[in-house]
Amino acid sequence: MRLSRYFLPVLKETPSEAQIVSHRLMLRAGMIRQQAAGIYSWLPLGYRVLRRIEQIVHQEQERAGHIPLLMPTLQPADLWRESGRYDDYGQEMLRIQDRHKRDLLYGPTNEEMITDIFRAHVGSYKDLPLTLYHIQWKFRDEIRPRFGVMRGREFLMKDGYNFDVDREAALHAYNRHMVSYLRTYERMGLTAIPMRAASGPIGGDNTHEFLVLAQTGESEVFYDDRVTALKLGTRKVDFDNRAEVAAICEEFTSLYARTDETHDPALFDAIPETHRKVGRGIEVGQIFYFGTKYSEAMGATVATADGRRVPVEMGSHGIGVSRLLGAIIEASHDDKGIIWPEGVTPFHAGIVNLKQGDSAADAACDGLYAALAAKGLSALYDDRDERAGAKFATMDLIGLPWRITVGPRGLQKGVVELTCRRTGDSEEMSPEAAVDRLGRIYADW
Ligand code: 5CA
Repeated sequence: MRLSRYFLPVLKETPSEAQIVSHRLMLRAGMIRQQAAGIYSWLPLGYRVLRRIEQIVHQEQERAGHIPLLMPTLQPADLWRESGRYDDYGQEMLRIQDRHKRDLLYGPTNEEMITDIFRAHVGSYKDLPLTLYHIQWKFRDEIRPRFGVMRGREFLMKDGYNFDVDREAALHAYNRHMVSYLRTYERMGLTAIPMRAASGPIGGDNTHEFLVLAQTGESEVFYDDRVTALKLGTRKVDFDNRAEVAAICEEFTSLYARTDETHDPALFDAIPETHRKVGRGIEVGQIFYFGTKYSEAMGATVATADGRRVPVEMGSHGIGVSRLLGAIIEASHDDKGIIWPEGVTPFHAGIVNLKQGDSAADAACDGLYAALAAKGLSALYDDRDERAGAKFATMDLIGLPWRITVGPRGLQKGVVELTCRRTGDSEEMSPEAAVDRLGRIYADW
């Protein structure tokens, strides 16, 4: 993409309404625009990152054997009357009437609707296990929307629902989600710690939240800091192997890590003092096992192998897709701007032309752009007639992890400069070598 033809409305001034760094940087980098309290347009740069995050979520869900579908944002109130949540949900639910005076709502979550789909089409244990998920906009009329996309009213969520014949199978589904989430967050450059939590309006007694440690997080967290060193990495996981998946969950949940809702001071005090930490965290996901809460209320049953009919066992599992942009920026920025992890960067590299209009520099930039594209790498090419300093400041602000700087002086020696956004280190090399290097870096992502 040529910057001269792109739509990147960066702001020079720091917006005064933004209280935390991720919100400030998303506004300054021209990623989002607020349309009403907690409701945002996703401008092209923000939208690119949102799509990359969605893509990682899809890949890891499908790797775990979960099946995508798409349910609507608007839901009939009658489904929620069946579960009893239409009245229970309170003022967070946005209620709407259509022209026929039928009650609708803008979905804050989809347990009822997915249970309705299940009961209409599935009736036997032979069709199980089944996990269906979607990535769809939600609306919760939060009393205090704040921190930009971090606590929005309209926000994008991945929500998945498992259906199983018995409790053991449903707990395996819970564990499968935990492991798939660990890989999902790692691919986004995040350390997200599963912490025992409280279930709130979703229900059930077995639930974990995934928290990214950050000063600006809304939850208070208590943990053994050895938990932050755990990594799933690129291990091959057989998601059908219950023991293997359970062992990974055990590895990631046996050290103490809890939110204030479930904190147990006696257990916490038993951690060696050097490892005992209190901090704050951003909740980027939550998984729930709630058994037959919805299936019983809504009559979703399956025939078992011995001919009985039982309410299907369920759980639901959410990832805060739009919130993740804020969480990633909170975890990865400096005083110049955002530093995107390679896994979610909106463009793989930036190209800065130090002398627009110089025929050698222009040709070298065009060549680099084409060579990167041939390797499947996207570049944002700053071809504006601007000072070098302004071009560098824009690149630093929007946070592309790698920048190639091209100028007439370097080209006389046959070199361009490759700069790492995170370390600030620069290295001179031929244009071909720079493209090769980036190809190798991104091969691991
Ligand atoms: N049905 C369940 C799981 S599918 C559910 O709704 N879970 S949840 O309430 O925990 O939401 C899932 C994730 O959505 C949260 O972990 C959080 O990351 C994100 N989320 C929740 N509320 C908001 C909000 N107001 N703004 C942005 N993200 C949110």
